[in-house]
Amino acid sequence: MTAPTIGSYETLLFEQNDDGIGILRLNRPKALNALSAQLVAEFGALLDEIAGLGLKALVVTGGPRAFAAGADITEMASFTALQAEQLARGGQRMLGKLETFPAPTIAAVNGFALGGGCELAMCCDLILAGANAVFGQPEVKLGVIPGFGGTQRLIRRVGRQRAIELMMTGRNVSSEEAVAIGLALTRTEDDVVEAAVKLAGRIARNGPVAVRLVKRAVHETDRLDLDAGLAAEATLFGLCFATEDQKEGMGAFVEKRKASFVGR
Ligand code: CO8
Repeated sequence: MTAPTIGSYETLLFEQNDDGIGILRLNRPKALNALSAQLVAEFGALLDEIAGLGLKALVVTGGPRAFAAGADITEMASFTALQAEQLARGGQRMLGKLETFPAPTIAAVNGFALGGGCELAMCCDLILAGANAVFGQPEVKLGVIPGFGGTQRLIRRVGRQRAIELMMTGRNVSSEEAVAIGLALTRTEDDVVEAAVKLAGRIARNGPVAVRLVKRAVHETDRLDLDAGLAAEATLFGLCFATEDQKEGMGAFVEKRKASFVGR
């Protein structure tokens, strides 16, 4: 691993490997990585800082016991309605930065990914589950609803009916079930961070501009109807043909050689 090129944060660790893949770790192990106001603020600031590094991919992970056990309940227990709304808006802004991060993002989940932790994972492009991963939106057990995007993003990941059932029961979802319902892409008995870095490496071998445009084509059309989404896809498809990567990728195919992408 190369030395980090960014400032240090109390609740987060960041490193970048030689292949240009970043690994961001939530680091409040004593509170099972509960998303305190400080952690949320630092997460947003770190994402801003690393957005310009030109990472090929970003792996987001927690510790062995918890990815993140939700928003910090001790902090918000005595909140007023206004404070809670502000907390939700602030958290949503931070998670929006993760969702639109310029490089592909992969959540590598060990242990609990509950409430805001599950919502954070869902802002990554892909979710890989370790064997001990436990997902869930247990907010109703605390007398509240998901506030960091869960009501919107869970229905998009697992379908409306399953999402409603999960949010209304607040029950836990095992790693096996997470894969079965499409919440996680795969489950591994091995080291899930290593698996995520490996997958990131496979993605990184492709044309970097094209990979980023896949992400933009998916995310920027999320709120559009099919016709508008198709129009946006056609625009981005056209944009690919203004890149050196497209000429290299297709040229290499025609010349029957391996492509060497420059990321432009
Ligand atoms: N917030 C604060 N502290 C937490 C949290 C949390 N979400 N989760 C765990 N901790 C702390 C515990 O208090 C404990 O601290 P201490 O050692 O000082 O007592 C430490 O982490 C270890 O936890 P446990 O002893 O409870 O460990 P267990 O292995 O027995 O249990 C669980 C693990 C099952 C994960 C359990 O800790 C738990 O149920 N945690 C809460 C899970 C939860 O309900 N998450 C949802 C929170 S609400 C939310 O995320 C809404 C997001 C949107 C907010 C919008 C704002 C309005």
